[in-house]
Amino acid sequence: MKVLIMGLRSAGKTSLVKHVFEGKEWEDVKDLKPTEFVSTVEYKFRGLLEVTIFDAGGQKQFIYQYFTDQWSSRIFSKVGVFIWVLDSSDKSTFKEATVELKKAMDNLTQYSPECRKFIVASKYDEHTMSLKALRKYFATWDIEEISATSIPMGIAREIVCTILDGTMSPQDRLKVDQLQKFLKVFNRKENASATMIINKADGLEIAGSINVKHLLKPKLKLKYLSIKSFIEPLDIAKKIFAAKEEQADFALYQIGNNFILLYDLTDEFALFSIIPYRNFKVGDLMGRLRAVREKIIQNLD
Ligand SMILES: Nc1nc2c(ncn2[C@@H]2O[C@H](COP(=O)(O)OP(=O)(O)O)[C@@H](O)[C@H]2O)c(=O)[nH]1
Ligand SMILES: [Mg+2]
Repeated sequence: MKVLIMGLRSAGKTSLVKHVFEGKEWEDVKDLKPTEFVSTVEYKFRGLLEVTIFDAGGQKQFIYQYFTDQWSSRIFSKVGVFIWVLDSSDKSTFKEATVELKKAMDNLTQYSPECRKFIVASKYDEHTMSLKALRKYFATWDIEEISATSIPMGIAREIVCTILDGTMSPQDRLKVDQLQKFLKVFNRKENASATMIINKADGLEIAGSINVKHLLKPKLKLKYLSIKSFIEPLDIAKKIFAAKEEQADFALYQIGNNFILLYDLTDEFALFSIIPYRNFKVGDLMGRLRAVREKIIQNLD
């Protein structure tokens, strides 16, 4: 599916893309270089949905070209989701942004009439325009939703994920449901607080189950956390074991009263589980994990 992300220069487009699709955190994206013309990147969102992101650089010399006969059909056709990134921190660019957005909307009407259109009010941590005012301004426009995002505040990933989750096919949804049921059983058997299957590339959850008996924290918090930083210990474990010419497909480490278990399922996916220290069963752990891997791989096919 083609996702077209547009907005004026410096609106925060590339940061948003890297944050959501590459699991990058604020520290990693805050010093990005401006994008030249249109950069196209393919991602497998949550390991399920193939998306092609068209990140259209917003400098004046590029933006006018998007609307020329030479480029417009290429840029605006076959778009599944369109996201306009509107810099909420800079009121002085608002007028210009609405003019360009209007042009983009007209082109979408022509080339991708079925496309779903969204606005994200970026940099909301420094906003000078409120979400309420923006929603009022765009009330009559053909925009499905206007949402506030801020990478440093951690309210960006959830917004973009929700937009894209809404485009997931019924088959993928079914797959996720089945995995969810399986993880619920895993939680019960292993006495775990939460278990997720994560996509290693973006660190996002594919399916997850939380044992509310143990973990009363809101599910959303875990769901939209990138587990990238947690995957690192698994990579480190692998390197150490590789040096010893042994295989390492899991890492276990302790945080407070919990064990964090990471287990490689495939090149793409890993299992992440939080198990309270007192509940942890060693026994034939490797045997149990191998059985889990087999079951999950069957489900993912
Ligand atoms: N305060 C704040 N700054 C942001 C946010 N997202 C991006 N930025 C900054 O905005 C500037 C432009 O970002 P970039 O992603 O390169 O914009 P692009 O030209 O639209 O791709 C950079 O200095 C980013 O660090 C955000 O959520 N909050
Ligand atoms: Mg950019």
